[in-house]
Amino acid sequence: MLLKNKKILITGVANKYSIAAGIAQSMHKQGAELAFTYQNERLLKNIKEIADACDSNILIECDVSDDESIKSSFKTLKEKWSSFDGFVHSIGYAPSDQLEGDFLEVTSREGFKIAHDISSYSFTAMAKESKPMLNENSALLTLTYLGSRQTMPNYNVMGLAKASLEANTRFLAASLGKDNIRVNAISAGPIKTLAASGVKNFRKMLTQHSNKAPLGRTVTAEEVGNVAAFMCSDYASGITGEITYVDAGFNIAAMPLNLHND
Ligand code: NAD
Ligand code: 0WE
Repeated sequence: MLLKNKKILITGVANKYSIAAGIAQSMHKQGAELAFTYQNERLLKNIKEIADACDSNILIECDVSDDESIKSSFKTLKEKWSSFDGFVHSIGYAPSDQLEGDFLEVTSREGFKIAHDISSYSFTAMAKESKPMLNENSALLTLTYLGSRQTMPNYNVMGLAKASLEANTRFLAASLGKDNIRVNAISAGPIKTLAASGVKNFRKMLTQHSNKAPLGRTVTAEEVGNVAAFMCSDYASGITGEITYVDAGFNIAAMPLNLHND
């Protein structure tokens, strides 16, 4: 039981396909006590089912675009947990018009601002607001994607926002190290979630991923969850500021193995 006696807050569950749902499931299996935030009431029914399955009845609304919402959600959490051991930030968003077409043509000042605000700044904001309630040996974790380092069609300004999120992870790690709080990121391979469902050619991307990845397949939210559980456990006490790839090895390969067979 990696997470016995750990209280961890999970953000970013939209439905059962969410990466955050896979993380919750794995953390629950490892003995963690869990609380959940959700973006808005529309998601409450879905998230109740996930929370139930994790024996949690702490469900708090939190829209990270709003400072007051972040503040009040931690205030509400404090009524249940006087202190806790970390949170998982599994939130990313850019307006849909930013994620289809040529980068230079579609990127706008407003789209750029929203993508960075919701996908990167919110991690800093949550760390700031929760710090007084975090125990020693706490761990913060966020979810990033290879588009931060390499280009690909349509990911566009989200790639810039993920680059910011990864730098954010390092600066938060540097800032919180003295309090014995670790901060890490998991860079997950593509998974068919709600956030991916509107994306053009996503199924083709999954196939290409499987063709190039050394393991010859994609990864599941549960596999990401297992690494998340480890990262937030005391077994990872020596790791901070790190980006760990959970992508079946995709990022290390320059060329598919079976190139001459295709
Ligand atoms: P998802 O749609 O299930 O989760 C995204 C979550 O972000 C949702 O729960 C949504 O409610 C939340 N969110 C968006 N705006 C918000 C706001 N203003 N306030 C609060 N919450 C807000 O999709 P997912 O794929 O599970 O995404 C989770 C994280 O994983 C994201 O950061 C995403 O970039 C990252 N990621 C996804 C993939 C993938 O292929 N699915 C790969 C690597 C990284
Ligand atoms: O980070 C992500 C998802 C990012 C995302 C997706 C949406 C779709 C709906 C952010 N904002 C929105 N806004 C919406 O309105 N991923 C890593 C999954 C993903 O998204 C892509 C990908 C991959 C992979 C978009 C284009 C190309 C590849």
